[in-house]
Amino acid sequence: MKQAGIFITLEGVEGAGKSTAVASVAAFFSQRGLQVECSREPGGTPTAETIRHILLNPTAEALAEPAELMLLFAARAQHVAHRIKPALAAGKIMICDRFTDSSRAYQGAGRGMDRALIEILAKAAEQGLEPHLTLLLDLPVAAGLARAAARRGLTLRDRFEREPAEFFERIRAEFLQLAAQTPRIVIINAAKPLAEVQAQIHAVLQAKFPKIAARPLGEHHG
Ligand code: T5A
Repeated sequence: MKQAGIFITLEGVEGAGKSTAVASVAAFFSQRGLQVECSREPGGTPTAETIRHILLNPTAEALAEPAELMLLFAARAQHVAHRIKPALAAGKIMICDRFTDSSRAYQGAGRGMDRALIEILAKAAEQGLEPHLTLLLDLPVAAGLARAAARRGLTLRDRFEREPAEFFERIRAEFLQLAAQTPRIVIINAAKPLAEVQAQIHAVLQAKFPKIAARPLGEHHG
């Protein structure tokens, strides 16, 4: 299937502000008349959302690490085939809260799982798809966890949020290392106030997509 659209992913530790940033990225494109679709992982299709529930549920049967890994990639395979690729083929801007870099960081560095196996599963699930741009929202782990806790309020921590701080330190370090090795990943300083984070994101989008940035605001091209 031809990819006419643009695929942008957001990554980072818990509470980095990815969901908030998805809205900023979406606004940049939709204000310039482009069709935008937003999604998240794990999830994004009915089957993938069912798998998400299994993955995040803290009270269900404990998940063996290989089961967690394969469920994540099963959800991703559904998401890529039934949502992301069709949206890109239709020329849309597809914005996704987390993608394969999360598996590299959480399962690879966090859980210490086999990196080669992760890349094999990634190849099978992605079917040649790669993000055009990944925004890595980076901030100290403690700050992210505090934001996530404040937003969560009295609701239960999910299965990942129950991990110790060291788990998230390994994940943050891996994300930064991936960014150093991968030109598509751009680091955003997510510890700054929201308006500053949004300005950083806008500047990256402007530099990466200058023709789109130059379009008049508010005009709709269909
Ligand atoms: N996972 C996922 C894996 O292990 N492997 C994988 O391959 C994949 C895809 C998903 C879990 O699954 C794991 C990782 C995750 O643990 P989730 O619920 O989607 O679970 O968890 P997160 O993606 O971490 O989502 P969060 O909602 O916790 O974090 P966000 O989206 O980064 O943060 P956001 O935008 O909700 O912001 C959190 C709070 O901070 C405020 C917001 O208003 C909000 O209240 N905020 C700011 N406050 C001050 N300054 C700023 N700059 C702020 N930006 C946002």
